[in-house]
Amino acid sequence: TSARTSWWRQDRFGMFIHFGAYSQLEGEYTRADGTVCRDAEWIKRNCQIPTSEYEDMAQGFNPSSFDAKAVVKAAKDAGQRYIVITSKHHDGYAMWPTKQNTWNLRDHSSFDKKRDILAELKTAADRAGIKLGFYYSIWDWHDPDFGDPATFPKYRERMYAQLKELVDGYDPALLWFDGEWDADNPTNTWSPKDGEQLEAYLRGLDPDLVINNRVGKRRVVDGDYGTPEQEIPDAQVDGQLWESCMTLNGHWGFAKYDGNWKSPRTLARNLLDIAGRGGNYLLNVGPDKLGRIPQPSVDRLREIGSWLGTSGQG
Ligand code: JFZ
Repeated sequence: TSARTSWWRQDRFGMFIHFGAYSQLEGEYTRADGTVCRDAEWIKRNCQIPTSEYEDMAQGFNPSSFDAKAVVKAAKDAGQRYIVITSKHHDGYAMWPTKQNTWNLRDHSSFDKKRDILAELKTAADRAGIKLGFYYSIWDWHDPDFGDPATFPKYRERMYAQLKELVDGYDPALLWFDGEWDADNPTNTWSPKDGEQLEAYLRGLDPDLVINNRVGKRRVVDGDYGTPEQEIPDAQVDGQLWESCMTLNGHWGFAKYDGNWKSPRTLARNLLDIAGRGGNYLLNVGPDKLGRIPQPSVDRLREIGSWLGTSGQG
């Protein structure tokens, strides 16, 4: 194991944040005929929301209560040492003012044009000694060049440019890729070679970046670590580092109808199980449309922290 992952191996416990244009719907889409469809960050696809309607909805997105200091404090109180926030989920909506398109929180929202929540989070995290990383979906439902192999190279250029913006502009400690599959095109999109090229490109921008294995095809050789989801593996596979990501209730993005919160006891047991098997734990929060972490999440994070004896340290 390399020096690059040394901080990550020591930190053990991180906060995942799923936040995007979908958060504006808070998990519920009411169709013209009055029927309601429920989902969270997948709501556009799973509820078949027409693109124009989803775009209109995003125009109203105004997370004015997003408070980077409060987010960092919630993480710190829980004993979490790093934060990974969705910079772009499958809906393609960028949470920073990207120059590659206008489908982003600066140019397509009702949010204060002077604010940049990724920059705010970076500043607050740095002050608290917390590492910041970005989730980035390779799969993109919005970019017109994504789905067609003939135009995919154009999409890839924009994706590379966006990742350069993120690395140069926010100096993340980690990149958490996802969506290296494509449910519409299971055979022809992201190849192991695509993953290797992207990884090499990123290492050229910043050799210290910690990168998960979904940058490629989740082989042991892809990225720095494996990413089992909502499960705790028995042990390391082929010496590969791993991190279990899990939700606090039943959804990644905010879902107002989901009160199925895991008990502090379950969460503490998961953390112990994972740490005991040499893994990291990335525990998710989904802020509401105003950008606030739900109170049941804050309460559970604090309980884990007091159980660990870390709460209130700084
Ligand atoms: C992906 C996303 O689709 C989801 O919205 C969320 O962001 C999650 C963290 O990652 O979902 C996955 C990814 C991988 C598997 C399942 C769901 N998998 O390997 O079974």
